[in-house]
Amino acid sequence: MTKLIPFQDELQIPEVIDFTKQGKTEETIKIKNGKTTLHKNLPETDIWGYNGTYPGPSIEVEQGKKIAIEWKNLINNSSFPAVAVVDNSGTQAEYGHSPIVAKQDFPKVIDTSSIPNVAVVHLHGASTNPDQDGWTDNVLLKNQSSHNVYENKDDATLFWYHDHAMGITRYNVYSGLAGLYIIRSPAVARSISLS
Ligand SMILES: [Cu+2]
Repeated sequence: MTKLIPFQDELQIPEVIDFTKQGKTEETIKIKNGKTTLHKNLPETDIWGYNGTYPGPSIEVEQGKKIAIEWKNLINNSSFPAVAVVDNSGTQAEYGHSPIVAKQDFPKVIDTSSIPNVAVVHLHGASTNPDQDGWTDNVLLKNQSSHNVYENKDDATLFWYHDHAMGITRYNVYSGLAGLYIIRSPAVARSISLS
């Protein structure tokens, strides 16, 4: 196996969807298959991504300004891009303790062909209304979409959005369904420029 040397590639900056622009209140984001290169010495990798990219677009909003995103599931699950494994119980690192070493015959690779191509988007940490929160069982089947309104009531901060589908969140996120969500506040920008 080739040893990969870190920091060989230029930092990839995701596309920015800028809702702080005047008059911009809506956007459609497609959840779909894509390809990316994770290291210059690795071949292209299949991913699932928001607008087909990993990380997904960075979403910038203004504090207190309501916006809406139409999330559309267009994933074709001919193959699942993540390798799914199961470990023996008791091998997870416990908080504040050293990790326990896995038994030799683990981890086992799981057959991913039966995992469905369902998705739902959760804006992690944000104060959203319950029906806009991307609960795990509010999944979108292929070609379904969800119109989510975000009121951006939180203080200026950095959130991330990610897939949240019931029972398969870890596989969907490993496949690439994650991106950043930045709440900007004019008050914070002013205080930074004064310091
Ligand atoms: Cu989360």
